[in-house]
Amino acid sequence: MTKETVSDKAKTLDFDTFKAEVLADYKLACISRETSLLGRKEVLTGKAKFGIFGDGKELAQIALAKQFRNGDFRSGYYRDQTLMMAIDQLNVQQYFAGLYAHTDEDIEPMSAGRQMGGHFGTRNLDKNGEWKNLMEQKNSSADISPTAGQMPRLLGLAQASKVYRNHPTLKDLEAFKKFTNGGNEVAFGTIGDASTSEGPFWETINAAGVLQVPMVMSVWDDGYGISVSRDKQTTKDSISEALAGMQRTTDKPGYEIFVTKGWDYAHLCETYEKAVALAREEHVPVLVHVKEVNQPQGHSTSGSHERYKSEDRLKWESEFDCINKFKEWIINFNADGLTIATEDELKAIADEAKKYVRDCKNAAWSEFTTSIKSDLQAAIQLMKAVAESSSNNVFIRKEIESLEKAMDPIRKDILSAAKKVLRITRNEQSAAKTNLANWIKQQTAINYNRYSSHLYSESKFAALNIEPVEPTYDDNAPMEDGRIILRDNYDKILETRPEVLVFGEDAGKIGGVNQTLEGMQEKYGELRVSDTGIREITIIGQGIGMAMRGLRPIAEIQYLDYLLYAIQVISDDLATVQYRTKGGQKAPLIISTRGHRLEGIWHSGSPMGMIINAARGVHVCVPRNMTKAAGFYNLLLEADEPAIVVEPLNGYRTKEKRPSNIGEFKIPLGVPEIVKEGTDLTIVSYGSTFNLCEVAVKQLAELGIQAELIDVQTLLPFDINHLIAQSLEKTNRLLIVDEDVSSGATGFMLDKILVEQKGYYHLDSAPVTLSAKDHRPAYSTDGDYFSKPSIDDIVETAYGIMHEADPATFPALY
Ligand SMILES: Cc1ncc(C[n+]2csc(CCOP(=O)(O)OP(=O)(O)O)c2C)c(N)n1
Ligand SMILES: [Mg+2]
Repeated sequence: MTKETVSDKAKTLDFDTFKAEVLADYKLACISRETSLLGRKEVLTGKAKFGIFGDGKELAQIALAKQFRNGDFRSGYYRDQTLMMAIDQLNVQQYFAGLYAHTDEDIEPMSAGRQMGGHFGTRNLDKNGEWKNLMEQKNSSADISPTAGQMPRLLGLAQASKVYRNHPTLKDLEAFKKFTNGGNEVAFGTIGDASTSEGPFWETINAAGVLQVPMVMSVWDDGYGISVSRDKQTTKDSISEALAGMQRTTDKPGYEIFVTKGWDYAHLCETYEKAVALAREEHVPVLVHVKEVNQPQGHSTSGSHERYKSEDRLKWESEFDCINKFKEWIINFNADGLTIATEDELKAIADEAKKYVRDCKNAAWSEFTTSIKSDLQAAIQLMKAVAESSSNNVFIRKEIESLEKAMDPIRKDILSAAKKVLRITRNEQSAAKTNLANWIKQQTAINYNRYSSHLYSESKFAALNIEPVEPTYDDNAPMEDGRIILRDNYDKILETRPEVLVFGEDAGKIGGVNQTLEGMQEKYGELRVSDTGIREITIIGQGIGMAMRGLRPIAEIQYLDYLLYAIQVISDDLATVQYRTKGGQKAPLIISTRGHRLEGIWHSGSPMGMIINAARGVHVCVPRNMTKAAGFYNLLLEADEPAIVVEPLNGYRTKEKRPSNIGEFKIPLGVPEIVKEGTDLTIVSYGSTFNLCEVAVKQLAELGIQAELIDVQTLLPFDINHLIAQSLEKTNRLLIVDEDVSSGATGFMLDKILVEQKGYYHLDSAPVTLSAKDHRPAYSTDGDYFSKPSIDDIVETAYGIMHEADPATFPALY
């Protein structure tokens, strides 16, 4: 809106409506600013732990929000409180509830107190973990703290609109109307100027330009990333100049790039109106570079900006404060005698905003402290009762007194005091003490829900709730290459589930480097089976975003070794979606990859320990053949959780018996398979080394050793029924084999079996782990033989265990 268009609008529409809208915007800007000012005080006085606020960035967000419609999605960062308020997905009381870490999701819907203040998100699932109608609300994917971490998923949120618009059947299916209206939804990204230095930003920007998706990317450019100025971050000191080559032309698609200023209300409104219409209607990605934004309170509550901003800069920041500028604009507005407000009227609005925010803050604090007070009173009563009959009365009284005197005690203080009383009275028995102990146990369960629930899905679609289905075989079932079984399984999946999309490097035209998707693109089209650029981070991001909008993506990472590029987005984003929202969001993405064993340093890696430790919250399946892999895909597609399936890279040309129920059999997670029974020792393995163990076990039999061979099948979850400990009860000896580094996934399995399953209890021999060498695997067959566990290694290690136990029967080999 230039002044002219504003006055045109004022004349042709209803000036009073226009005026009311401007004043509502002014009021919201004041409310958001007051929230920032008061929020900082709450942290500095110790009522909240950390604060990072959206002051200085209010106006641009208000302009953006005018274009945000139901069904649209945001993927942004910690400065966006005004945007969240403007799209009606956050109120001031909720903001403060978040700052105090209120653990009730009805009161703090963003993360139920799990994320630090300023990490936004909407509740997109109902209490049962099922999708709400996302077309009836404005949506925000849940923020994460790593700078530019919001970018990869933004790509998928935007790509989902493109899929919905161009898919032959989905948009007409009733079940998908809660996610789309013809693919007209826009994905809004926000990022700070400095965070554009990060790799995921560039990867996402490039991919969105290639894919031509409806993404509106706003850069809030305040010139700094904490203390480091923009000239040290960005080529040409300007993100729009640096990205100028992305600008679309008449003959080449690309980006539309807009530049505006964070204090210029009219120009901001006009810019977003154009930018969003373009993205929505034509599916063109748009960059809005919002320059001249500022940050009046500095970066966060961790320090003050006077340390790194010059006096001139500080002076400019206060002159060009967007609310001051907005105020000037309103006061000076005059369209043929029509005016909006006087300075006094604006002051009244600002005063009212101040009072409103204070009231909301007080209400949030009172709600927060009340939720703890009942626990405090209960604990004190119980401790007093213990004191009455205790010979340690004096010491207990001291604990009670310090709790009573504490200013706003938190749960930690209360439980800590109660536990101390239990320790003080460890030699006493009384009904009161039993009551206290029971209360502590009860609180532990309640706090588990507050602080530790939803690492995995808790809905009826959790992977562990899905009924498995055995593969069935005809009498004359043919033997086929493993890759054919996978391919035919994909065919069934794609035929029966229109919401499934498979994409990755070489996944489309040639059907995957191992031909597991052979012919699938031809049959199901480029939208559903597609090639992507070489960009592992955004392949995963694309999957996360699409999964958040009701699609069922299967993201292909060509080799397990290259999953490392994406481990950050898997660990920080995918693995935490359910946890960080306390069940408010989900992203049931399936990652398909292959590895363990091929050739050379970067095609033979098996860093399973790293993956399972980085990705708690994601299931990790390690099938030993392609029938098992297919069974995992089939089960996971019924479930609502993310998972990684690592196909054994050297198994595509190995013959497997063809099941007659391809596309239907489902392999359960967390259930190992005893593939061969034995009595002398238990050998536990998975993936490619499992297949070596199978050969080794035959050779051991020739040496008079009957090994029980167990395939764990999934590392996360791990043997939920403790089948391995039961095996140890029989064999009393344990050998764990894999091809990760030492103490990697073998260390994990050892801990699970010996500690969690109490397997140590059944052992007569020292447990042994056999893994690869700690260096990367050397090239060629000899390189493999001397780097990874071989059949000889497995046989000799197992034999060594038996030799130690019975040297007469099993004499030393060397
Ligand atoms: C990967 C990562 N590195 C470092 C940080 C610490 N950090 C938090 S915010 C920030 C600066 C971001 O600046 P900018 O993107 O310009 O956003 P602004 O805060 O200025 O709005 C840094 C370095 C982080 N959160 N994540
Ligand atoms: Mg910045």
